[in-house]
Amino acid sequence: MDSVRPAAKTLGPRPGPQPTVSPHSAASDVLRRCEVLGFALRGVAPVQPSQWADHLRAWLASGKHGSMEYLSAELDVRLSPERIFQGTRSFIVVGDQYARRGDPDRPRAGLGRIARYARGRNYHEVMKKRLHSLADDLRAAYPGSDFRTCVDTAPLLERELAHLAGLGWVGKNTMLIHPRVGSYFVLGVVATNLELQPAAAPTPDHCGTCTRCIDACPTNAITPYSVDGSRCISYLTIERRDQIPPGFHAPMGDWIFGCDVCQEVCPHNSERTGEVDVGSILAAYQPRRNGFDLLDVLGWTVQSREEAFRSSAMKRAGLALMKRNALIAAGNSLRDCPDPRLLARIRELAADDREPGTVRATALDVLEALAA
Ligand code: B12
Ligand code: SF4
Ligand code: SF4
Repeated sequence: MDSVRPAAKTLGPRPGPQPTVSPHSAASDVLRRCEVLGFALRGVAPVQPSQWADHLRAWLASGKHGSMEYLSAELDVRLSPERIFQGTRSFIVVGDQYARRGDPDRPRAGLGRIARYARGRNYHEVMKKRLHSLADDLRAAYPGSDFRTCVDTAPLLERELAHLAGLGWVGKNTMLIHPRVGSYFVLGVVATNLELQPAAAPTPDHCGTCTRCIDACPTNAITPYSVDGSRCISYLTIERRDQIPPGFHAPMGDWIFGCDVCQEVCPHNSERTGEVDVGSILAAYQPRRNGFDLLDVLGWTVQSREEAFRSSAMKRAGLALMKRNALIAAGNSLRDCPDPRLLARIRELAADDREPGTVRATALDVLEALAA
């Protein structure tokens, strides 16, 4: 989940008469349009400085962002989101649900699992397309107003904005959790210079005395309301480009892209019989697979990786990174379930001079651990 500064920095005012509609009516209209576009969650957040500035500063100072340097860039904007675009008066915040509470998974030996958010089509594309159409419609409906879309790619604390917009609370695993939907959803934001009535009140915290996510995290990355990004499997498998220290290999289990453990164990994501889901999951998020065969990944070429990742959020993971992750998962799989072909392939990669250094070195680490 990366972040890049958007090019345009100013919101309107655009030519034309200013809207005369009240902030309350405008917000109702905007939220109805979001519903029509299929956003399962939607709300309006006020423009105010972050309440958690000290928390974020301490998080960065202790290096919990690992190599994600972009998180410390433009800190002033993250902490004072009105600076995102000059003239911002409100944030429209939406959520796309990609999996249901209690969504089952079928791990098996030899399969490298991918996180649920990446199993269907690329959420950046699915959200951006609808947010752009929302922005175009709103520009026409509210002359003089301007709207700019942000999905992951702007220096905003999206979860804090979503909390302020009434979409849920920030749990101890730092996920934004909706009391009925759970946390299997992604967020998108539209900044506007139109004044919109914000949500009446943020959702209260429902974590209580629960510590399931903290206890279950395989790499001990969670302390209450804080994730050490540099230890998180999502970071290790997607963001970290170099070799992964062998101490993390066993805890990574079968995950080769992202991790869902702290969401799977959360009681707010467990199945509830008789309860109707809030919102619905768009067809675009229909899972195409829950993982890849490890032997296949270890044999991928540039072209086969490209085909496998077409219109997927995984497409930013390069070939060497995927082979590195698959090697680690293969080592873990072999410990429980011997597979001569998989073992032979790891040996081949360790000895193949044409493979990148990270791949060969990871293969050697895995072989060493298997021999121990
Ligand atoms: C960097 C990043 C990561 C990093 C770091 C994660 C982290 N916890 O910070 C890594 C690569 C590890 C990661 C992993 C994942 N990510 Co990510 N990630 C981001 C990104 C780009 C920035 C987050 C950030 O600023 N982190 C810095 C920390 C300190 O901030 P924060 O955790 O967001 O918390 C702030 C506020 O929530 C506030 N706060 C609000 N209320 C409260 C209450 C208390 C008590 C406290 C103390 C603080 C607090 O405090 C913080 C500010 O200091 C956002 C998109 C965005 N622009 O926001 C997506 C985002 C947070 N990720 C998302 C997802 C889906 C994931 C994964 C589930 C993917 C996966 N399955 O592998 C995992 C989940 C791991 C986890 N438990 O957080 C979604 C979350 C949706 C949701 N329902 O919450 C986002 C919003 C992307 C999106 N557009 O939907 N991610
Ligand atoms: S995503 Fe996985 S590794 Fe990251 S905090 Fe959650 S359980 Fe821990
Ligand atoms: S597992 Fe428990 S502590 Fe963790 S986020 Fe869910 S409710 Fe909160």
